[in-house]
Amino acid sequence: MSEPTLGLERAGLQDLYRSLCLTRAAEERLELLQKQGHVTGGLYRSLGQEAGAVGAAYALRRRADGTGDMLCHTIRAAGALFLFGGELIDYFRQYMAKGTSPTRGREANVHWFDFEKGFVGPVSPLGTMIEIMAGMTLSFRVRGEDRIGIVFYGDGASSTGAWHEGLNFAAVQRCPMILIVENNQWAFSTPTSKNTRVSSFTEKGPGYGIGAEAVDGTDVLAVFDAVRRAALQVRSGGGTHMIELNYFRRKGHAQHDPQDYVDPAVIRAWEKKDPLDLYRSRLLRNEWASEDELVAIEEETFEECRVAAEAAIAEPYPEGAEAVSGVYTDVHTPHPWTRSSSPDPTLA
Ligand SMILES: Cc1ncc(C[n+]2csc(CCOP(=O)(O)OP(=O)(O)O)c2C)c(N)n1
Ligand SMILES: [Mg+2]
Repeated sequence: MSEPTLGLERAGLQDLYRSLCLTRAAEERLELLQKQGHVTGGLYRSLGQEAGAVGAAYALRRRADGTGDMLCHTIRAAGALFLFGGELIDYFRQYMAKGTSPTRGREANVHWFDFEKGFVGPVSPLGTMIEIMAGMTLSFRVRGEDRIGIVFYGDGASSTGAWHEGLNFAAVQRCPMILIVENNQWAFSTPTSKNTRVSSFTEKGPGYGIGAEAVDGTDVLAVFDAVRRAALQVRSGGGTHMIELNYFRRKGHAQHDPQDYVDPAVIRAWEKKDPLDLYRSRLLRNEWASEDELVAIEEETFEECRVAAEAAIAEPYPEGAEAVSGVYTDVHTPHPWTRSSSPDPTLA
């Protein structure tokens, strides 16, 4: 007998697989580009975590006209970014710091936003996006807009002051916000056990007076189900909610980190819980997709990434003369009282 499909049709079930494949293919393409010298800055993989970002984003209202739900992703939630309408080519342009990228080469990787599509890119100081998302979702509540926000953060980010302050504020204000804790068991080279005394982040929920649920982050349908239920609750005035995704960071923090502080046997064990492999066999077992359909999805997503990356490679870098415009305060802005003269943007 077939497993429950959570109300998803065959097309939806296959859509999830497409998103998983797209995320992995995009990151694998990036690795190639990096070896060829095209990538500017670090390269961060979400290997083993793809189902968390995809399952969660798929459960939200994604629109392109500024009336949908709002996402704040992390570097390891590219799958959510794509589902919210982030274009593949822009993803590659960003990683290559092209002048044609959404930030015109000013910022790297997933640090870009599109308010119409509903995503606001992460800022680097960990924890602070909770404060920002709390503010945005508070405005939804105050204006009576039928929208919610989702903010991703790793386990390590939970040790920052901003995380606590932002979450407390959101809880008190009953902000329509879902906090996703990407518990991949490492924050750079620090294990989660050195970040927190609790064994699950859900134990923190009651301390803020909010609901919290832990879910297997390698199971795309389980994540979809948990976030869909949370979204229903949050949307109907239930206040802020936390969902912890449990999985493992199977690569180093970034490509420059050989991850030699992790026991290789543990990494090998997690390879058996690969979210794409698991979902693929489930699709076949339940006859939600045929082998041919799955191969077609795999080939199409591989090709989409190849084409988008090739196109981005051919595009120009920012012109040197204007490369720092819009980065620093320009000369028309009254200079702060601490400065005795206007800053020269070309000297920074
Ligand atoms: C406030 C702050 N401290 C330190 C850093 C540097 N930093 C960037 S990512 C990172 C590790 C984050 O770990 P985690 O939140 O678990 O996310 P993961 O990388 O595992 O996805 C650190 C320490 C930062 N960006 N901001
Ligand atoms: Mg982590």
